[in-house]
Order: sequence, then C-alpha cells, then structure tokens
Amino acid sequence: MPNKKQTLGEFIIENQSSFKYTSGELSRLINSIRLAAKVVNHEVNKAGLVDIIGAAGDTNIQGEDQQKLDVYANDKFIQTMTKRNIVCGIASEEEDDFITINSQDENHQNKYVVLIDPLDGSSNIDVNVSVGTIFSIYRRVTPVGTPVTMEDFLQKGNQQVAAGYVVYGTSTMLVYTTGDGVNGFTLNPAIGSFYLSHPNMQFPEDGTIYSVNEGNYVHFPLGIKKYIKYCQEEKDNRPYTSRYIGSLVSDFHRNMIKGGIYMYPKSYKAPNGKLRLLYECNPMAFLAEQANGKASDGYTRIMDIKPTELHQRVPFICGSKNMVEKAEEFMRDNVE
Ligand code: AHM
Ligand code: MG
Repeated sequence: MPNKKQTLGEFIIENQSSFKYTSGELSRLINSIRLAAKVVNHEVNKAGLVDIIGAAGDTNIQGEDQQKLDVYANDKFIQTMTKRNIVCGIASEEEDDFITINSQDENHQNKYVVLIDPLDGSSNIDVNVSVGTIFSIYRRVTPVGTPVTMEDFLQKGNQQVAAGYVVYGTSTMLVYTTGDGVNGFTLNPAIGSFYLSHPNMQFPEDGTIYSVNEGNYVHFPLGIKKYIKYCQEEKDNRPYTSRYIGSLVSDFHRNMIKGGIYMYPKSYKAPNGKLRLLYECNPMAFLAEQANGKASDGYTRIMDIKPTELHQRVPFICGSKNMVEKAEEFMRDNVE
C-alpha cells in the first residue's frame, strides 16, 4: 500500500536505490526541480495581481525589473540547476542554444543533461488558466569532465532517464517518472511540501475525450479529419467529449486520469505540427508509455524519432492506447 502521507522528498530518497544508476545525482537533480517548481508556483499564483503590483516591464519595489512569467520560470529553473552544480548542460525552449555548465572545471563529474519547457502554455496565464513546466533528463553521451556537445541533447526519447511535468492548476502537482511507473505529488501550499497523492498513475486503455484545436480542422491531414469525424459519430460509446484547454500539460493530465487522446497534427500552416520534440513530446511520450498510454507522430513512436535539431517540431498524438492506435489506423488508411 502506498503511504499517502509520503512527501516527494521522502519518496525520492526511498526510491533512489531503484534507479539504474545510483550515485544520488539524479535524486539531487529531481530535488532541485522540485525546489524551482515551488518558487515558480509562488510567482504564477500571483499572476492575477499583476495589474496591481506591476506588469512586465515595470520596476518592482526592490528596484528590479519585472519579468514576464515565462522568462522568470526559465531563469529560476536554470539558476537552480546551475547553482547546485548538478547538471552538465541545459537546453530550454526559451533559449536559442544549449547552456554548458562547468566547462571550465576539469574535475566536474556531472553526467546529466536537462531539457526543459519552463512555462508551457504561457499565453493562458492572462486568463487564469493552468500552465505547466515540462522536463526531460538524459545521461550525457560524451565523456564526463568535457564540455557537453549537441550530441548530448539530440538523443532519442527512448534514452530518457527521467521526465515529468509540473501543472500549476487548481492545485499544483509534480508528476514524474524515472522509468518505473508514474507518480503524482500535490503541493500543500500551507506547508510548502509535495505529497504523494497519485501513486502509479495509469491511462485507462480506452477513453471518451478527444483534445485537439478544431479551429485548424480544414488544414489537417485527411486521416486526422476522418478520425475526428469518427470521434463525433453516434455509435457504440461515441460521440466522445471534446475538451481542449490549449495547455498541453493540463490536457495530458486530464486525459491520463480520465482516458482520452491529445492531438497536435501537422497542418498546411504548420507542416511539422507545433510542439517541440525535445521539450514537449519526448517527456510526455515517456510519461504516457510509463502510464500504459501511447505517443506517436501518426506513424512512428515518438521516442524512436532521431532528433536532428534542438527546437525540432513534430506532429503529436498521445493518450489512451486504443485511442492512439485508432488514430494511427486512420492515418495509415488515408494517405493523401
Ligand atoms: P507554447 O510552448 O508556445 O506555450 O505552445 C505550446 C502550447 C501547448 O501547451 C498547447 O497544447 C498548444 O500550444 C496550443 O496551441 P494552439 O493554441 O495552436 O492550439
Ligand atoms: Mg511549450
């Protein structure tokens, strides 16, 4: 029986021995993400007060410039991981290039790189809708003690050591995997601790929710158009329910709990879709598979795609296994 009162800190320590490589480095890294998440959460929660306490571009009471929240989140996550000296490189959706850490120190032994989308769905902030942070962790492939190279970041998703997200919603949750299932922790804001609230999260094999920006319908590939029509057809347990928040983390989180499919297909406007393989799709795909779900670009398993550039985009279909397989079937049968 899972201990419902277990904090994330306790959980990390208790499960350290089940990690593939047990130097404690990965535990420290996840701990630093936990810490940065709490700081960002505090700031995100104040977003509605921005008109009162100052908007981005203003100067705050300490004389510091106010930052946009996505810039703030980016800085906080990077600072926390850099200062604690526990990674050798970071790539962020907010930065053009990857960041090399400690390249001057020949003795540094850090072996992990982190890829992060610090505040995904940030356009939702202005309207008080949930946003999230997504992270993905790999072991470097170049020798320890040397500066990281692009090769360390352009690894296939199936090489991920850990991945997760923070959802800043009605409550704030940190959900992550180290390849041994998915566990969710809810922040108690009064105490500032995350507690294990959702042990061993699983996508139901089937679901009744589909999440897609249907405003782009006319631009979608034929297979997706037909799959959407299938979702809307009056038959068996259909029509399904349509739910689209426009915040990947929140749409994924709901679908994992209730059973559903999320799609960001390619369109004529966005020939490779919108979402980023390294910062959004791979970590979500790892979580999905660890939770008995599936993630694909319509034809290929997301985690088997060999990345060619840091900010690469891919079409993304993710969620309950049977639903994703059905969508793939429509893609295969409707080649244009
Ligand atoms: P962002 O990284 O610029 O925030 O974009 C990613 C977000 C996802 O969270 C969300 O699912 C999607 O973009 C929504 O896009 P759209 O408004 O085109 O439907
Ligand atoms: Mg994003």
